[in-house]
Amino acid sequence: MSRSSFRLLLLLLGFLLVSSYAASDSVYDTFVQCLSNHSAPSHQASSIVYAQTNSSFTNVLRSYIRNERFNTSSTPKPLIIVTPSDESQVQAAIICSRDIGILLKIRSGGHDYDGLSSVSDVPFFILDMFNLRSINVNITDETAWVQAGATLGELYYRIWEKSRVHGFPAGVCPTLGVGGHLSGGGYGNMLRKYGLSIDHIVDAQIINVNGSILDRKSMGEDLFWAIRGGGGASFGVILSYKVKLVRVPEIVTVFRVEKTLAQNATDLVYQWQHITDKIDNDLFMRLLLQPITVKSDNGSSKTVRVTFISLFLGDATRLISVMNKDFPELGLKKEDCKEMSWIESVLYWANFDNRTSVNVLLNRTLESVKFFKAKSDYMQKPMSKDGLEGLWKKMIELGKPGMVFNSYGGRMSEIPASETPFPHRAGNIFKIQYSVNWHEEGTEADKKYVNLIRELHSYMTPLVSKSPRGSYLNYRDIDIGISHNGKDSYQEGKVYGVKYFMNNFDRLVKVKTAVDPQNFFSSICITFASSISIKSAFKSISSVF
Ligand SMILES: Cc1cc2nc3c(=O)[nH]c(=O)nc-3n(C[C@H](O)[C@H](O)[C@H](O)COP(=O)(O)OP(=O)(O)OC[C@H]3O[C@@H](n4cnc5c(N)ncnc54)[C@H](O)[C@@H]3O)c2cc1C
Ligand SMILES: *[C@@H]1O[C@H](CO)[C@@H](O)[C@H](O)[C@H]1NC(C)=O
Ligand SMILES: *[C@@H]1O[C@H](CO)[C@@H](O)[C@H](O)[C@H]1NC(C)=O
Ligand SMILES: *[C@@H]1O[C@H](CO)[C@@H](O)[C@H](O)[C@H]1NC(C)=O
Ligand SMILES: *[C@@H]1O[C@H](CO)[C@@H](O)[C@H](O)[C@H]1NC(C)=O
Ligand SMILES: *[C@@H]1O[C@H](CO)[C@@H](O)[C@H](O)[C@H]1NC(C)=O
Ligand SMILES: *[C@@H]1O[C@H](CO)[C@@H](O)[C@H](O)[C@H]1NC(C)=O
Ligand SMILES: *[C@@H]1O[C@H](CO)[C@@H](O)[C@H](O)[C@H]1NC(C)=O
Ligand SMILES: *[C@@H]1O[C@H](CO)[C@@H](O)[C@H](O)[C@H]1NC(C)=O
Ligand SMILES: CC(=O)N[C@H]1CO[C@H](CO)[C@@H](O)[C@@H]1O
Repeated sequence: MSRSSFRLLLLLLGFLLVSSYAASDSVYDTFVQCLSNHSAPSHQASSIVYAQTNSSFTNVLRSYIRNERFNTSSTPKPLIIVTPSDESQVQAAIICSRDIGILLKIRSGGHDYDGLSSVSDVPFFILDMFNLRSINVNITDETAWVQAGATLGELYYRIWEKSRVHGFPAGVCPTLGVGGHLSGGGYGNMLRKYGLSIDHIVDAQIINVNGSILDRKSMGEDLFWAIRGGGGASFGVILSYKVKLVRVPEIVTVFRVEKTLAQNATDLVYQWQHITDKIDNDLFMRLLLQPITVKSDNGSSKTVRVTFISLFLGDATRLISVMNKDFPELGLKKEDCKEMSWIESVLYWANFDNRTSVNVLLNRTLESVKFFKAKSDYMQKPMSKDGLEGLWKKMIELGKPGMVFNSYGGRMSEIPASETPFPHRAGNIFKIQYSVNWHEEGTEADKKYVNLIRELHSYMTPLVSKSPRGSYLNYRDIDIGISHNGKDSYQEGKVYGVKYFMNNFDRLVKVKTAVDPQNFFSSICITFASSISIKSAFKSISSVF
């Protein structure tokens, strides 16, 4: 940091004590001037920077907040939001944030479970990527260049425009951003056939700490490896990824079957665990588990409802024969199955009505946003029937949190754990997501619901992966790293690191040290650097929420 920028920082901190608006204004002026100094003369720097006093500030900020927990009056706000519309403006934004010495939070789709793209407890800027969303699909070589600010829905739509027999294996929620989703892994309902999104990235563009634009060749294989599952935010700003498309059949089949405990759900889940990772790779069968109350003439009673929801890359006749052979217990019938095109299955999985136009994939506005907290686990051995019954009891007792079981196996087991930073490959039968959402505002409600999900997660400890207990980076969970062990920052980082990355953690630390030794891109909670700021960051982030 230069002397003048250090002085500026002191000035800024002084202002912060007095008035955050004043600080925002002063930072705004300096930042805009710096951007102008580093941008092409034709660029109006002021048109891409929002100070807190701009009337659009709140609107821009909220546009990509996807969790009400981070949309409260006490949620810390960025001093400014920068919304670059070309690469040179991203370069300038990095250089200027570095000069001014302010933390830069990078936001693409804004879906981070713990709000890490929109919130920090130290003064920060948001670098909002939503304008950088171009997608170029090339069917001849079956690839697409996708900018970080594009959504998955837009990617699926652009592929569909050019081909009915191509798709891309990524998440089921169309508003997820490419920048966060692809850098952190990316899985969806073709995972057993094709693996993760990161298994199909063939090139990338990133802007490093010095503001240089690098592609696969110039960044080198280590950094290219790191940004395919190690998270982008610790290494630089991802501008775009080049992905290889996958083939999908003209007709796919979906089904959704619900069973309560009275309808043998226990036996079915028990059996599902034994076949779900071994069945035909064209079949992905997700289970949604939810405690519910069933009403009848004699009053109401509590049970657990298990929903089997599937995508099969083939027609209904072949699906029925696969199911009859390997999972006859479910008793799947032709009437339960719906044949459709792959793009219609994308809408079906996103819970759109079957009359909805494919154009909805281009819509970034959510119907509603809830308060939300989630966690993850990996399962390496099936639960016994007693184990399942204990779990149902616990779910009914807690009343609110639900679970999702996602089948693994297939292609996932063929890819070595060190191929990408994402390590949870062979040996995992399925992945669990815990989640709870609510509508009541306030810290009391927040505590109450977050505690429910922590309790469920804690209940599962003896049943799930161990030493370390695995966790999915894209299901960000700041709880898992709070160790309070008072060790050095590397050890603190390792608490998170090994859960997300297992044996790949140390290679990520090496890459991080090489590309960003000063830890400018400090992504709190997965930290690879030996920076002193990390421990305090851990402490403070736990006090924010
Ligand atoms: C409703 C919902 C459904 C989901 N469904 C799935 C699913 O089906 N499959 C799945 O795998 N995951 C799923 N997720 C998790 C999702 O993959 C992650 O939250 C992902 O990180 C979101 O990316 P984003 O760009 O939308 O998020 P953001 O909040 O913008 O970013 C997430 C993280 O990546 C960083 N980042 C973002 N853009 C860049 C960039 N350009 N360069 C460098 N770093 C960047 C951010 O700083 C932040 O740390 C779901 C999440 C939600 C909320
Ligand atoms: C911008 O450039 C001018 C002229 O070189 C210089 O005086 C000024 O300090 C620069 N401002 C910032 C914030 O970089
Ligand atoms: C955020 O809070 C405001 C004010 O309570 C509300 O109008 C808005 O809908 C909320 N959600 C989002 C995502 O902006
Ligand atoms: C698509 O890829 C082919 C094969 O690599 C190439 O010849 C062609 O120029 C590309 N098309 C576009 C529009 O980039
Ligand atoms: C539950 O399973 C048992 C044994 O497999 C079977 O006899 C019974 O019919 C099933 N009940 C329901 C409601 O499917
Ligand atoms: C309601 O009563 C009937 C007849 O007594 C019984 O068979 C059924 O299991 C009861 N249902 C519930 C939900 O308790
Ligand atoms: C859409 O769903 C409804 C009810 O679920 C069904 O009756 C109808 O046939 C479906 N339409 C199409 C085009 O699949
Ligand atoms: C986008 O979706 C939102 C929420 O469902 C809806 O209110 C809005 O009308 C949609 N916009 C368009 C252009 O369809
Ligand atoms: C950034 O620039 C500095 C100074 O020129 C150089 O020493 C360093 O190696 C560069 N870092 C990267 C990651 O390119
Ligand atoms: C992006 C944007 O609209 N910025 C505006 C913020 O407010 C200043 C002062 O009114 C304008 O000059 C900017 O254009």
